[in-house]
Amino acid sequence: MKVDLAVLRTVEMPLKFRFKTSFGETNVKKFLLLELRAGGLAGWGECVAEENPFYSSETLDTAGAILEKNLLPLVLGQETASPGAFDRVAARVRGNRMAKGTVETALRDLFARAQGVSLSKALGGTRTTIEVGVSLSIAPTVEAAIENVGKHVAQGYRRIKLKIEPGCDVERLRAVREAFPSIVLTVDANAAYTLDDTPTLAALDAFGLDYMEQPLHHEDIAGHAELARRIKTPICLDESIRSAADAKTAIALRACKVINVKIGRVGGHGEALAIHDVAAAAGIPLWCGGMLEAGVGRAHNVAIASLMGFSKPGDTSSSSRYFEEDVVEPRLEASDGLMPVPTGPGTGVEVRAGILSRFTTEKREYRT
Ligand code: OSB
Ligand code: MG
Repeated sequence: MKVDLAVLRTVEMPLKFRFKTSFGETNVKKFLLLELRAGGLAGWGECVAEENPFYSSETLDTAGAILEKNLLPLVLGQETASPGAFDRVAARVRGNRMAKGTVETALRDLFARAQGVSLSKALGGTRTTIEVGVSLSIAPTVEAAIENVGKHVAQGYRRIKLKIEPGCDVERLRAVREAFPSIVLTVDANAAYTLDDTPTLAALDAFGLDYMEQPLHHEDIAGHAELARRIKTPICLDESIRSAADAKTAIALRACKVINVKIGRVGGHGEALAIHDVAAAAGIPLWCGGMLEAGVGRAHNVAIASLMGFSKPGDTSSSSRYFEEDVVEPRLEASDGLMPVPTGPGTGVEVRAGILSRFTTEKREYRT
C-alpha cells in the first residue's frame, strides 16, 4: 500500500462538561486528526496528545512537529507492506508514542478497509460488545460528586471511576461508597501521591475499590511495587506503562495487578497487542483507557477492547456523554453499559466531512 496524501487537521470540539483531574482542567477537546489516503481509500488516526505536557510529555505541538518531520515521510510515497512494517521503520524514532500511534492507527484502519474486514477482526478481537465504565471529573463538592455518580449509574455504566487528588480522596470516597454500597468503584490519582501518602492510600482499602489507578509518579514502577506491599487495594498502572517492556517489568516486580491500555500512550495497536500477550501470559486483566477521544479515536479504542484480554470495563463511554455532535457516524453509543463493536470495514465509522470542517481550525496537506 502506498500512501499518496496525508492530511493533518487540528480539531477543536467543545466538551459537554469540565473535566478536572489532579493534573489539570479542560472544557474543550483539541486534537490532531490524521487522514492517510491510498488507492482511493482513507484510513484515519486520532492523536491523543493534549495541549499541555501534563499527562504525558507529548503535546499537540510536539506530535505535529514529529509527524511532519519524522513520521509522515516514512509512509508518504513509500510502499508499506503492513502496519507492522511501519512500526519497524519508525522504531528509530525514540519515544513520541502518541505521534507514532497516530500513523499506526490510521494505517491499521486503512489496511483493514483494503481487506474489507473490521479492525476488531483484523486485530484478533472476538467480543461483539464491550463493557464500558465512566471516568468522572473531580467534583467541586461531595453532593455534586454523589449526584454525578448517580446519574452515570442510572445510565448503566458498569464501573465508576473517580478522579482523586490529595485533599479530595478518603472522605469523598467514604461518602460515595455509603451512597452506592454495591457499585464497581475505582479511583485514578494520575500520579498525584508519593509513598509518604501511604496512610491515606491505605485508608482507601476500606471502600472495596476494584483497583486504584496510577497513585504514584509515572516513572516509579518500583515505588508502586512497594505500595502494593503496603495496601490491599489492587494497583492498576496507566502512565507508567508505555510499552510491552514496561508491562513485563511492572508485572515481574508485582507493581500492578491490572493494566490500563491506551493505544496512543503505547504507540499504536501493535504495541497494545504486545501488551495484551504479556498480560495474558501473566493472568493480568486489561481495560481500555480513554483520553476524551472524538469519534475516530473512540472507534480505535472499541476495536482493541474487543480482544478477550480486555476483561474489565473501559473508559470508552458513549460519544454523546462528551460531545453534542461527533465527527463520525454512526456515533459510538453504549446502552446499559454495553457498547456494540462496529462490524463494517476498518474502524466501522465514517468521518462526516461537513461536521469535521466546522471543527477544524488548521489543515496541513502532505503529498508525495
Ligand atoms: O488518566 O485515564 C486518565 C483523560 C485524559 C487524560 C488522562 C486520563 C483521562 C481520563 C478520561 O480518565 C477517560 C475518558 O473518558 O476518555
Ligand atoms: Mg488514568
